Amino acid sequence: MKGTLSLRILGEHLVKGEMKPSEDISIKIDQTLTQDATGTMAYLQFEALGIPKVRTELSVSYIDHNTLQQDFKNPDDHRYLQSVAARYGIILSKAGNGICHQVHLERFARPGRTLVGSDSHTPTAGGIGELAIGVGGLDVALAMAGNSFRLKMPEILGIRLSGKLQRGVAAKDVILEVLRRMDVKGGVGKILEYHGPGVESLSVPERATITNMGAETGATTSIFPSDEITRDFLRSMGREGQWVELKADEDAEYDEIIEINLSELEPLIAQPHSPGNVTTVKLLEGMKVHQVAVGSCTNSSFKDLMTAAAMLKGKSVHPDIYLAISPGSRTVLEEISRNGALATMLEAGARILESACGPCIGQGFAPPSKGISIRTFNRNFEGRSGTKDAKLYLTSVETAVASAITGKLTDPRGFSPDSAEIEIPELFRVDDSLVIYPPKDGSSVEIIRGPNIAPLPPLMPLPDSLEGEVLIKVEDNITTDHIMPAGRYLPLRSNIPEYAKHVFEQIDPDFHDKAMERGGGIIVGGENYGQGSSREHAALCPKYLGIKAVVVKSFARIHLANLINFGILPLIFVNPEDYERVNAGDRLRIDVRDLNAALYLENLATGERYPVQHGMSRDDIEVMKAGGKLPYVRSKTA
Ligand code: MIC
Ligand code: SF4
Repeated sequence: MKGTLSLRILGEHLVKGEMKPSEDISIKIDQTLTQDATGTMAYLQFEALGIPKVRTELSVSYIDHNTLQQDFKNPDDHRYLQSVAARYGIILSKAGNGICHQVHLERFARPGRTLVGSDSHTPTAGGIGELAIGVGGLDVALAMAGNSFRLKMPEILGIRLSGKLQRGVAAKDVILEVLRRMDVKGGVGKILEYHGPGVESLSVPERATITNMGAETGATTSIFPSDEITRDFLRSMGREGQWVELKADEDAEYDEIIEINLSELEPLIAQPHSPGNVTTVKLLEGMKVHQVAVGSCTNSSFKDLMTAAAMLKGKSVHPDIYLAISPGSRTVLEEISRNGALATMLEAGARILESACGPCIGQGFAPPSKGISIRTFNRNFEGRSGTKDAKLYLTSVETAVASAITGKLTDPRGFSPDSAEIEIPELFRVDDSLVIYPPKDGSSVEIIRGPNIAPLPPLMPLPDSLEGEVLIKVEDNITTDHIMPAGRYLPLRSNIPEYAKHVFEQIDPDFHDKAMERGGGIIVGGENYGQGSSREHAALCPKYLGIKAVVVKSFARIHLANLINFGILPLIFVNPEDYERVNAGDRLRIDVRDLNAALYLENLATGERYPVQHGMSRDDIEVMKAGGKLPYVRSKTA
């Protein structure tokens, strides 16, 4: 991995450890971001650390996930976030200002800096050459408190781009191609570093589409070099002074390389219910479609919306289709309202939604029963839209809009504008009307807590042995959306006892009651358990229900970290076949006095013993013993 861009940024930020694959390293964090759905927890935890002011170069709190304000809960959270931001020196991006990742890219992301964000799509900022990692809220809280961030040194996978995208083929098709090859766990333990002659044909927002959805491969992050294109982008946002050139050495050595010739790509589509289930649009062309949504942190940039407008000009949305468009930021919205593109969209029959996550997180615009929804988003997990039997397909803006016009899935080649014809403003009129900068001294700011903000559950030290019933046994690729549904439950994000009523609701509606009756228990799962979002509620709520351990074939990165952070023992079957031997209802026991020794899980129902491992580092073991990261950090500072 010599001479790579990732190594260079990691090296410049290294605080502890050796940069060898799988070694534990700690890096300094320059920037943090949170969003409202994970932010309330992150700031409650930050408050618990007792630090007077954030110690990062820049921290931003975005309100973008739940902006509906249907009753007091949601606006109370917003008010809490606003007061916490003012108190501790954090910039607040109010509801309506845009989707965190798009706004961060436009306003704050910087090449060569490090960023952790309590959202799995934080790597969007990799499009500008920032090393940006999605983590749980507690890890953001700790970074805001000035702690370094610990991670396993990833492998660096080089993705060499050559050629140039053909008309009708988009950056989204590049990342869908990556997913077609790597699927939803091929990126685990890796940084995807883009390089090669094809890079210069992609604008920063296009690169950000690619790094954004790299999250779906399970990768630690994805990154592009910072070049003249990056400089142009920063200039257009009035930030040219923040540009630095950053690229891998000519003779950089990657742990692995994959090659993608952009000229050979064609429009692709991810089919239900996984972003890794990719095929060509051609193959499914003609499929009847019920709704189309353009937006999300993957595809809501100025260029994305101008592409949509150019395709809609003089046309109409098919009468059987609803087309919803969410601009990624207020800056984008203002720009398209001034240049006439917004009027074009309205004339064609599009619905314009707020600059927010919206339908992507199940906040409105749910498809009808058994509906087919074409979305420019990054996730199509079952039930995520709010309609369990809907079928969600993920495509480029080009494919989505072509389909909205014809009423059926349509290959956009020949339909879409030549992307070179889309004029990008030399200087955007950056709109800061919904951004609040903190006062110099916020120490007297009162923090306002609404009645929906419940305290965190207590975290107790690990006992000598753990015993419990297998409350649920699930398959491979269980997402955090399965564990902790979002959508209409978002107002409960700061109320763990209430939110915990919905753990695993989609798979087993009795899970909560069962867990309460039995005083907790154990979860058994397959490969890539906990893929998807960074929501630490997928650990916190099970913790509240008394879940002691999760035993699986393999974990997704962020969820594993969240389990450790909240003192749930993460165990991996040494022999994956043992998964078959355990059944829901079995009683399991494990002696955990020595977590460095060989560990065996006893099945009290059958008398069998399964070797298990945990893969935790020495520090993680200490965290686990203390009952979680908050008690651990508190004991260290005491
Ligand atoms: C998502 O896309 O799943 C979310 C909602 O943005 C999550 C964060 C959350 O659950 O609040 C993510 O990606 O981390
Ligand atoms: Fe928001 Fe969807 Fe992006 Fe998550 S993936 S940050 S819900 S737009």
